[in-house]
Amino acid sequence: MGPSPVCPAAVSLNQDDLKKIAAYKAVEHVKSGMVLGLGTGSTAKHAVDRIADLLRQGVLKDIVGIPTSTKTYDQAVSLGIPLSDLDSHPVVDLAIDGADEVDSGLNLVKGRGGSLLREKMVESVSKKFIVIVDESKLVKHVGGSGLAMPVEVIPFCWNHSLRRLVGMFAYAGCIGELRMSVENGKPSVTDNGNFVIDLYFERDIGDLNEASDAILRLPGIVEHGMFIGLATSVIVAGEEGITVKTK
Ligand code: ABF
Repeated sequence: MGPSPVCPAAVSLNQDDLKKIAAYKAVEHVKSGMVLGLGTGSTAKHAVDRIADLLRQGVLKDIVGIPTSTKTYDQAVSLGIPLSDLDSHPVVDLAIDGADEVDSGLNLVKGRGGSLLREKMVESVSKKFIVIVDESKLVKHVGGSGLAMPVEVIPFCWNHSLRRLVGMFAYAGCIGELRMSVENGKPSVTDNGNFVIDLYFERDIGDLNEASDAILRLPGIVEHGMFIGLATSVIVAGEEGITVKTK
């Protein structure tokens, strides 16, 4: 029997293979009739593809997807996955999504793709939220990868918001910058018409809930990319195989 889509022949696996393995493992938890949170990013893309495959094969029926970005919406439409929204389905049975960082307490950094607000809206009302990552996403503490922790802000006086955020985290060696993924010479704009500020931490920012509350108290801040205590489990695909971490 040829190599399966989940476990390719015993050859060294690249990062996308690992993402696919984690995604396919998570989709094993999808049951017919579920309302699903459809994640965003290259790992979640594999999960959406897999769900569409199983719908096409008749293995899954009566699924409704709630997309977490316009990108995932477009992908799901092209694959024929029935879609809805939180207005019609305020409770989600299962959300499957990627992450940028996962710490030992299953706290996440998400949103480097700019979809953090809609992801958090969907995943915070999901009965079960399975995170799918390759092993490169595991970190000691949130913000520990040295990569960005995104914060969505309104465009009005975004520089002022950036200065207030940097001032707040000065103790943590925070250095802020606006995500300048440039589109026609301007900062890229989220699906919601806002900007994303990327914060970089040189050391542990301490109590995440305190940090979260402090960020969200600032007028002009819409949401941040720390997903604290939301994940039910994390499926990690690595060279040595699959690990499932639960709280
Ligand atoms: C999305 O997945 C975002 O929250 C996060 O930035 C991204 C991770 O990207 P990838 O799966 O492509 O590594 O949910």
